[in-house]
Amino acid sequence: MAVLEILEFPDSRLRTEAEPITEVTQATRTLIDDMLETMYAAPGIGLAATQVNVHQRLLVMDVSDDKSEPMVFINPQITVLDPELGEYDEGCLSVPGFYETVSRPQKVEVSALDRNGESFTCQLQGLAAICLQHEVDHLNGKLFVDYLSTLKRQRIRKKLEKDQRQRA
Ligand code: QAP
Ligand code: CO
Repeated sequence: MAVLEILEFPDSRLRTEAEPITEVTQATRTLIDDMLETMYAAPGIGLAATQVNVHQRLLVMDVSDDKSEPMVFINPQITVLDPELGEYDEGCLSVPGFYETVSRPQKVEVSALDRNGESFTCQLQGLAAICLQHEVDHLNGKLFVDYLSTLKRQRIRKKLEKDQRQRA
């Protein structure tokens, strides 16, 4: 297993639209395990393949308190069950150090493939529903900062660009 490098905003590769996975293979399962290790190491509650520069429709998350419930979604399809919006202070491993309030539907159904290529459907609410929508946004090249004002987004971009220059 390996901890992968996470792309950071405003890296243009985070804007790539991911392609569906046509066959779930051993290579897919290795990527899943590396993404879970990367997410737990961060630590984070969700990670999309886009963030590790793999442009396939795959995401992992674990919103449990004791980090004991890894979840894997391949080619996820979301249906909103309750359009009522809930607010949550979201963060992102690709936007380190920033948390901002975003509104999203509170209850969704998701159909996806699991790590064995079997299809499943489940209903999610609360943090799991929010996290799933945040991660599916990544697969579509979208970031939570896109929901903020231009001013806020530019402030975040400038700060992260400075951090990245100092590290380089
Ligand atoms: C997405 O984000 C999410 O800024 C997952 O310095 C987050 O795991 C969805 C993290 C909240 C819904 C609500 C962020 C770690 C982790 C940071 C994460 C940081 C270190 C973010
Ligand atoms: Co994110």
